[in-house]
Amino acid sequence: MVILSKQTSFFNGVPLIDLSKPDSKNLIVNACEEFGFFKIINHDVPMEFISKLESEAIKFFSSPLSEKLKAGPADPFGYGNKQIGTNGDCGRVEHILVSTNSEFNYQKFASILGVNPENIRAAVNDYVSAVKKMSCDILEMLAEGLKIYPTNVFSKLLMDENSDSVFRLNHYPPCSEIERLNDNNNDLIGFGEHTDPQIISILRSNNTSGLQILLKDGHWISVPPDENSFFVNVGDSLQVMTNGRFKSVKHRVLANSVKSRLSMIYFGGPPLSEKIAPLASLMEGEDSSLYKEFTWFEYKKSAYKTRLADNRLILFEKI
Ligand code: GA4
Repeated sequence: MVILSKQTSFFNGVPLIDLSKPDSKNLIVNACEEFGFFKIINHDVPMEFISKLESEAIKFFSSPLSEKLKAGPADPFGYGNKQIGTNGDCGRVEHILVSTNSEFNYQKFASILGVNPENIRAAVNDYVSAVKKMSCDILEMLAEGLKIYPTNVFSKLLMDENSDSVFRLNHYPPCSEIERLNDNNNDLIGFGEHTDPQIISILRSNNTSGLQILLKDGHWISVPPDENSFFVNVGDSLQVMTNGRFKSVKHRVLANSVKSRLSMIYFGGPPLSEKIAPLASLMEGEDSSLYKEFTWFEYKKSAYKTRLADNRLILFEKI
């Protein structure tokens, strides 16, 4: 049963992974098993990359709506206002979604900001390259913690030149209706509950609360914001590759009554042609796979037909 909770108190049990400590690999495995979620400190993503991108994003989102709409619709790439995906999901959020592919065209965003598209490309590339490097380090520690060799089984998918990874900027404006609604014990949703489809997602936000994760016991808990750290989500593809040992974490974002929230998320995915299947070393035998065979392309095609809150793996589970 899912129990709705008000965003009154913060959960202090989010697993903390200090990347500078050698024993982190076992803690990462535990965190992925228990929560599918953890927080990273002592990373080496330069603060200047984060601030540069954050200030470009603030400039963009502060532009008049009529201008921003010229960079839309999000199909799936581009600017989206309140709309999430193409199946009627809405949130109190506006966003930009881009492909991390080097060919991606930044012209639409650059003309709104009145800058050269190469400036935006460079700001996104610097940030994404550093975060991707951190994701690969985490995935290699994770493989080592699981005693899977070579340890690049997961990271090589993100490093592949055809890796289908995306980057998203979400802006949640303050929502004044909240005070009134909260009197009636209601939460206002910024981004509805869902799991991420890819292997791993790395989230960084400003100091505004809103993110909640669903615990195994059915309780939603509020994650204390921390602008100096990163939060990591296990995605559906990693759940499959670990044959369900890790669970992709259900999460959502509640709107905030006074402060605006800005988050940036890197979604590390495999190449479209990649077969997503449990790793042999994590199965008892060939037959113990919980999933039917599928490629990332097949999964994505079906994912884009779903609603945000749907369980997108059901289709691929063995009965
Ligand atoms: C959820 C995670 C990422 O934000 C995203 C989203 C994507 C989109 O907004 O275009 C999806 C959603 C996300 C899952 C199911 C489909 C696809 C909207 C939607 C209803 C970019 C992603 O990869 O999957």
